Amino acid sequence: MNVFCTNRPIRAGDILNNGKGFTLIELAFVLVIIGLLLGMGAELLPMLIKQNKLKETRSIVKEVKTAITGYALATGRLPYASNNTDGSENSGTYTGYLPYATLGISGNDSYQKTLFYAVDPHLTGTASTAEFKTALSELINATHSPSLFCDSGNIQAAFIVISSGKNLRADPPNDDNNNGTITNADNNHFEKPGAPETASYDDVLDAVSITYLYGRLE
Ligand SMILES: [Ca+2]
Ligand SMILES: [Ca+2]
Ligand SMILES: [Ca+2]
Repeated sequence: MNVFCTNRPIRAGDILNNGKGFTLIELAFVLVIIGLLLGMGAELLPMLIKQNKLKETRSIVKEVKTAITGYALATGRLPYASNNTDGSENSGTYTGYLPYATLGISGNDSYQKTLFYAVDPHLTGTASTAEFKTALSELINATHSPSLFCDSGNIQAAFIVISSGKNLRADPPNDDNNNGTITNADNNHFEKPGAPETASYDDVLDAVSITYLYGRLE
């Protein structure tokens, strides 16, 4: 019987019976494809969320860097670091948590961890823009030894901002004593800004060099 010559409406069964619809093998094939697509989506989504968080943290670190530069230009000094997560600077602390309350900004990365901060001690004790500029020039012409470095000593930094990144721990060479945080107990050498993520390093670091900051005061 040719189903297309009858007056009644065509039913799914007619097509299946006629061998023109989906066979079980075709259906199984379609289901496998759908399964693969769902699987890809399940893998893709966490990857996109991860990339988005990293992007957000990079921009937070950059904004914080700009805020600290603004603070220095306005007050003629850089803040001390904070020795805990309350965000208030602690006199004499040069490596520690970001003094976000002193700066009047928020201090968390997109993983909800407080950012870290390190500053060259010579730039924390000045009281005016003129004094600050003199202190910067002393570091540049080495009348006073610089004591904050990035990128294996290639960058003489005025200050550094660090997020501990996705693994929620500061990684070497930012953390030297493997306690996952950055304090005065760690040394004054840090990773290169924008260093790529590796199996053992996922920190997000940005820095302002003494020459750049001096240039901003010209
Ligand atoms: Ca990390
Ligand atoms: Ca440490
Ligand atoms: Ca270090």
